[in-house]
Amino acid sequence: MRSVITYGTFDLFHVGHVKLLSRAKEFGDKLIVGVSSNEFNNLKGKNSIFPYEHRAEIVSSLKVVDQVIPEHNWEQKIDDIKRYNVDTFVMGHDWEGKFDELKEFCDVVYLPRTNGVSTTSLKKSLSAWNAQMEESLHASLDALRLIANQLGS
Ligand code: C2G
Repeated sequence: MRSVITYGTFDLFHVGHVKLLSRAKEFGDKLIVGVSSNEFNNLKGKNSIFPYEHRAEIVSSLKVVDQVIPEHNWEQKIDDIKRYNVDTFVMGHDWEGKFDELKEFCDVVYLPRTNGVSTTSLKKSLSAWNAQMEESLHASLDALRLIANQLGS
């Protein structure tokens, strides 16, 4: 039984997350996923849309995921690797080289990210969409006021 571990925020879950977790599972029989707590996200300067409970439930609902644990800090990885007898640690290549110190305890693999999708870009599209909606709402309200004034005069 080979165990694999990976970590992430997994906010606004998307196909990039799905592919990363599916590929991570190919390195073993059991996939453990550390999902960042809300407090740890703040520490990482990330403000997730979905709270930890939702993100953890979404990740644990995937058939490739065998166990979800909370990620509270940067330092817990070595303890997790020992506690869960991890053989392979996997991350997307945006973290390339950042966790090489873990090579002392297990295999460390950085996988190519999925291009064209990210939580950050999703958030940007949503706020642009929101701004557009607000703009057209104001335009409609102005038009209605004009009509009301003309009817009133
Ligand atoms: N990912 C990917 N392709 C994308 C987006 C993300 O392969 N288009 C991968 C990332 O490389 C990462 C995982 O999906 O391995 C989760 O990404 P995030 O939720 O952005 O995780 P992050 O906030 O970077 O947290 O201790 C490590 C941190 O918890 C990592």
